[in-house]
Amino acid sequence: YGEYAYLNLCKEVLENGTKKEDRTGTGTYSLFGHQMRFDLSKGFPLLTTKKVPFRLIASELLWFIKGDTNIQYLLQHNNNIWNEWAFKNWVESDAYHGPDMTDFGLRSLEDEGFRAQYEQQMSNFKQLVLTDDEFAKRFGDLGNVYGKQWRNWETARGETIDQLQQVVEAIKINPDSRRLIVSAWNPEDVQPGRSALPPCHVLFQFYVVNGKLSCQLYQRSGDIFLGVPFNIASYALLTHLIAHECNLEVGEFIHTLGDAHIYSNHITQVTTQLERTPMEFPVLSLTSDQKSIFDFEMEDVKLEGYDPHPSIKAPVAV
Ligand code: UFP
Repeated sequence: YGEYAYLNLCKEVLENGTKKEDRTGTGTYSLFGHQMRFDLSKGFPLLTTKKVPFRLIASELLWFIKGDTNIQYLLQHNNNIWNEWAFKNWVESDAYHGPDMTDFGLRSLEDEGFRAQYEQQMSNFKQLVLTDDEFAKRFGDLGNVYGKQWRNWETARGETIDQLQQVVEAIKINPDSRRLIVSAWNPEDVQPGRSALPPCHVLFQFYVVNGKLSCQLYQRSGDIFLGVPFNIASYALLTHLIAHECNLEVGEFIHTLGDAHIYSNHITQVTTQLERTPMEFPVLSLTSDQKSIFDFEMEDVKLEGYDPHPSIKAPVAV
């Protein structure tokens, strides 16, 4: 089963990872430099040893592909994964008049009274982003995140570059190219104070041989339990979408990790997961009349045969 590429990484970090402190103060077990390969022709790599919410992965990816950086689209698709980043913009602005939300992430874990206030404010925030376009424009936009760098990279001369469109065209015209690259890492934007979160998926490259499209991602930092299962499925889906547009079959997804870590408060969860037996990967199908990746919507993406073990809860380090 293809899933062992992931399970073996978990095992290796548990056995040989070095204890390492991190930005969030949680502590991790970590190793540096690891590669996993998934043969996409043998099934879609959505983990089966725990349930992974494909719907959230797909709507986030379509959001990136559209070059959208405003959480309004995500909320319209009932996807809450980026809310905290936008919420922070609002509660730190003059427009916010509610109770103090400093350090809302940590405080809502520790203090139940505060959590109720936080949830109230978050629900107000979501409602406003969904119903008030002016408000959404002002506070729902995350700025220099993936959608911006992939589709609207800003140059020093004030031009914008559509890296994703260019790479798709290049795959069609010049599939042997060794320059089929999209970079999300912009040194200018990762200066302290400029960007909410320096991109984790730094760069990806495509490769075409024998009518098959492969993709390799370099991810600088991977939260093995919570983040990496999402990241694998997201890039696998991206590879499928681009292959579909370019009339190619899917080849491999190669996932190269820099700092690959398990947070110290995820150890029991990982151990539970490793006790489970992986099942057959599901199969992805894309509606065949939809051509351009830029026009894909959720209803064009279907996953069949996904029958995972139950989900496993774990705290997110922020
Ligand atoms: N992280 C992932 N995948 C992602 C993402 C974040 O694993 O797609 F956005 C994790 C990696 C790390 C944390 O644990 O989030 C980011 O923190 P840092 O910037 O300090 O690496």
